Amino acid sequence: MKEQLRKIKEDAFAALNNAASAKEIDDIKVKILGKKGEITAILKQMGKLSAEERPAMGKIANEVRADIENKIEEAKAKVKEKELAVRLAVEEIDITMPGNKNPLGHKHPLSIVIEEIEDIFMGMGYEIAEGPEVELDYYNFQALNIPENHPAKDEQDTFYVKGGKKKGDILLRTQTSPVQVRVMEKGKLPIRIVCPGKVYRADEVDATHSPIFHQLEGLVVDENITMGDLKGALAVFAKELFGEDTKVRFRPHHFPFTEPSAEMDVTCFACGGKGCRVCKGEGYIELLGCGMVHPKVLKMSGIDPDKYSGFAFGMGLERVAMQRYGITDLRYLYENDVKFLKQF
Ligand code: 2U9
Repeated sequence: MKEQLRKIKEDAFAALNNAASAKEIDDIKVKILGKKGEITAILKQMGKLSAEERPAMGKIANEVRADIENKIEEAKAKVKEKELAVRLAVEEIDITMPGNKNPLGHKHPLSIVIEEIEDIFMGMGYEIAEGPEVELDYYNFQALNIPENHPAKDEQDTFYVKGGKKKGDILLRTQTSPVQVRVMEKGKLPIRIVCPGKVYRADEVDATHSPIFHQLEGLVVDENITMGDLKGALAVFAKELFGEDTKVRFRPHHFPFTEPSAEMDVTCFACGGKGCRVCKGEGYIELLGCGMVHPKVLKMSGIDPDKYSGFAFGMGLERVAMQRYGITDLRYLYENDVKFLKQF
């Protein structure tokens, strides 16, 4: 019996030394110490021993059981340690590895130009004003001295929206001027604002036209505003946008909402005014339209033209962005081709 106990202990220790998981250890425990286990079987045989032999054998059996129990705890601790080591190795995080980069976008060339122009005018004390893209005929045309049968109102050039009181009452604005009219109507003077935004015209898409494009218009109304103020403000603007050496020139023009009216050219950014392929030998490139606000326009919005005068200007922002970055086709600005957009 003593020999049997020694053998059980020896086998148990060997098995526990090789056990690789907590489950294996539990199985060994059941096999040896369980109700139907090897030690229990031995203890059941104790009855066959003499009264003298029994205490000594009982003592040995208890010692073997205690030894195996200790060994089980030891084996369990070892397995736990090993499992932890494996987990740590598998889940190891190398904090020196570079992180996953989330590709970050950047501003669209048109947005860059819009924000730059806004900044220039804000630096001169102008405020930014915005208004609805779906407008009333009154604000888009009539209040700007563009009467009912004016060619600028040509059905072909304007997107009308059904549902107005009378046909053609509501439309997608063709210019941002209605924003200025709405500001004038509020009657708070002086006015010094720029109005950027989307405008809509029934144009066919080509390299220089789009039915949706962006404009930025400006309006200054105060006492004693003259053409000199217009020229000074726009010359400073051109220098800030295209560089200190930029010169401007004004050519007479006609707009229904300004009188007198002009178009302003800037010295070619490519040749500096000498004449080149970009400016077609002219030395100058057209940048914007401008003029003194027509007295009728002031009056219609409740401003006394005998006391106040003002100047206004307007430019197409796609055109400015194209000039600025040498973009040859307006459609590139809308196609969202990452290869194109990455350049700016
Ligand atoms: C009010 C009074 C006057 C805004 C002006 C222009 C001249 C002009 C064009 C430039 C290219 C439009 O995008 S474009 O086709 N604009 O030439 N705009 S003066 O005049 C105003 C605006 C509001 C109350």
